[in-house]
Amino acid sequence: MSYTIKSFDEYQQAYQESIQNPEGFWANIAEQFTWQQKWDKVLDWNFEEPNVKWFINGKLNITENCLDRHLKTRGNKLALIWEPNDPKERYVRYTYRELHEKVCMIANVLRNNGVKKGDRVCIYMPMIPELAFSVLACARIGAVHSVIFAGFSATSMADRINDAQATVVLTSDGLNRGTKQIPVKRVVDEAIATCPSVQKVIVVERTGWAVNMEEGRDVWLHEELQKVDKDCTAEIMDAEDPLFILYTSGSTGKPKGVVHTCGGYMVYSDYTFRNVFQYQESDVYWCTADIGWITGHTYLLYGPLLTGATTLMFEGIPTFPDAGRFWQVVDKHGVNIFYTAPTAIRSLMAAGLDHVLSYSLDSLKVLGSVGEPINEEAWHWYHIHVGKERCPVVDTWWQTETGGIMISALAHVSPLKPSHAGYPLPGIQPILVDQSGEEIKENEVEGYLCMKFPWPGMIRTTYGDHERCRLSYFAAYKGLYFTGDGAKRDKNGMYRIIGRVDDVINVSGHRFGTAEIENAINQNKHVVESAVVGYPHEIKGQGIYAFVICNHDDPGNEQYLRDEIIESVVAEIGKIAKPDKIQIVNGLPKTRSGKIMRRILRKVAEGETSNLGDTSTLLDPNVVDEIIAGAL
Ligand code: 6R9
Repeated sequence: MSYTIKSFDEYQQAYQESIQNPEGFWANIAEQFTWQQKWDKVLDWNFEEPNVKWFINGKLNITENCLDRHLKTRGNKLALIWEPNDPKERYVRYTYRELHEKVCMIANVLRNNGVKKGDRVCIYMPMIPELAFSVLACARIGAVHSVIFAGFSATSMADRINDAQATVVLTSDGLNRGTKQIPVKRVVDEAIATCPSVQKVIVVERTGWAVNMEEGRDVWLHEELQKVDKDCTAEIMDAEDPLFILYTSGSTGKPKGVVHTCGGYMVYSDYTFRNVFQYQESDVYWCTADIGWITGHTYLLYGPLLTGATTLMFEGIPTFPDAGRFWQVVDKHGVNIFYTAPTAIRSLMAAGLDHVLSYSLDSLKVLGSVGEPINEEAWHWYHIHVGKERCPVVDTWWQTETGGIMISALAHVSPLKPSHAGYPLPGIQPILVDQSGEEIKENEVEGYLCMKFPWPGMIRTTYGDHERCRLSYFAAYKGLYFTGDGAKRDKNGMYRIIGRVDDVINVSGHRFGTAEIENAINQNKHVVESAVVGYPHEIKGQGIYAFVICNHDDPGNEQYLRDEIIESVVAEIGKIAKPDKIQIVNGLPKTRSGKIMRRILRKVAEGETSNLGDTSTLLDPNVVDEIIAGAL
C-alpha cells in the first residue's frame, strides 16, 4: 500500500478503511518508519479519563526518522533553506547530511551540559537555523522541548519554564525582525530570575550585541560546539514518551502545556504532510509559521523532514523591506508549496496588487492556509493573484492539541470550496453536536465540533495536570473530544469552521484566553476590573476589545490609563496580545449573581447595539446605556 493518496477515489477508499479498521490502517502507515522495536498493540483508548496510547511498546527516535533514515538516499538533498530577515544578508542551505551533523553536535552540547532523557528544555529563540537544530537536538537525546515564541514577555516565559520545571534554556543574544531589534538574552535573564529550576543557559550568537553572561550558568553555543564530536547516538524512546510540550491558551487564565508523544506524533505529522500538500521529491516547501507555534513544529520541521522534503525557514516578516517580500522569497528559492495564515494574506492584500505582480510566482503548485477561518475575499485573492488559479488552496483546520491537520482538502485531489476546510483526513471522525451533546446527523447543519475516535497525533495530557486535560477537552460531551470550535456541514458533508465558541480569541491566528488578557490588565494598579471580548477585525480576523473600570481617585486622563493598561499586557503576555481598543467604563453589565454578560459586551464591540437580546437579568441596566454611549 502506498500511503500517498493520488485521487479522490483513493481518498474515499482510505477513509472507509480507516473507519472500519483504524488499527490496521495506522499500523500500515507506521510500518514505513524506522522503529528500534515494533509495537505490541496499535491502540488503547478511552475518552473518559482520558487515556490514549498508540503503538504500545514501540521504540523509536523521531530524529532517526527525520535525518538518519534519509542519509543513504537523500544525504546531499537540501533539507533546510534559511532565509534571513534582511534580504541583503546571504541565505544558508543545509543538506540532510549537514543537518544531521548540526543536530548531533548540539545534542552533544546538551548532554555535556547535563541534559538527560526526560528533562525539559526551554527554547526561546528567533527564527534562525539553530532553533531548528535545537528542537531536533532535544528530540535526539530524549529531552522534552518546550519552545516559547520569542514574542512572549519575560513573565510569560517564566510561567512556562516554572510549569515545566525546565533545567536548561537555549536562546540567542538578540533578534532582528523587520526593522525591530529585540534584546532576547535580556528578556531571558529577566525571566529566569524567578525560575529556580534553570541551571544552564546556552546562547547562540546571532546579532553580536553585548550581553550579560552569568558565570557558571551561561555558555556560548559556538564555544560549546568546539568541545563535542559529530556523532550522537539517538536515545531510544518509547512511543508514548513525551516529545514536546507546547503552551496554548484556553478559556481559563493560565496557558496549558499540551503534551505530544514520540510515536503517534511522528506517524501523524508525516502522513498529513505528504497527503495534504502532495509533496513531490524535488519540491521546495515553505511554511511561514514561527517554530514557536504548533504549525511551525509540525509543518516547518517534523512533517517535512520525516517526508524527506526541502523545507524553508524565514527569519523575517511579510512586510519587510516591503509587502513583496514573501513573493520575492518564492521566486528566489523556487518555492513550490506555500503555507501561510489568512492574516498575512489579508495584510498583503491591503498593501496592493503591485507587490504581487512584480514577481513571477511560476514555481508555485500548492497554496495552504491555517490558523483561523479564511474569508472568501482573501481566499479568492490568494487563489487568483498568488496561485494564478492553477494552485489549489488547501484550507487546513487543526489545533495545537490535534498535533496535525484534521480537516482539509488534499491538494489536486479533493474538491475545493472557498472558506471550507472540506472533508476530514483518513482516520479522523468528526461529529457535530448540539447544546445537549446530541449528535446532529443530517447535513446542512451547524453545531459544536467534536471527535469521536482517537488519532495518533492527538494530545495525551496537559503537563503536570491531567485533570485539566480532561476538563478542557473531554468533559463537555461524554465520550467525545471537544475542539472548542463551532462548525457547519454543507449538503455534501464538507465542513466550514466558524470559530471558537469558548472564551478564546483568535488574533492573527494566535490564541488568547479572555481571562488571560483580563488577568494581565488587572495587574495594573489603576485597574479595578476588566472584561475582554473579541470583535471582527479586517486584518487580524479578531481584535481585542477591553472594557476597563479604573480607580476613581486616579488623576490620569484616559490616554494615560490606556497606555498604562497596554504596558501591563505587554509585560504580562507580550506585544502580540495588545488590546486594539480600550474603553474606560464606570461599570460592567452584570447579572444579579455577579456574572458579566459578555454577550452584551460582544455586541457593543461589534457595533451591533440595536438588538441586545434579553437584558432583564441585569443588575443595573443603566450601565449598558453608558457603555453604548462610550463605545469605540
Ligand atoms: C493550527 C493552529 C487552533 C484554533 C482552532 C480554530 C482556529 C485553525 C483553522 C481555524 C478555521 C482553519 N483554526 N485553523 N479556523 N479554519 N483552517 O492554528 O493551532 O494555534 O492551536 O489554534 O485556530 O479556532 O480551534 P492553534
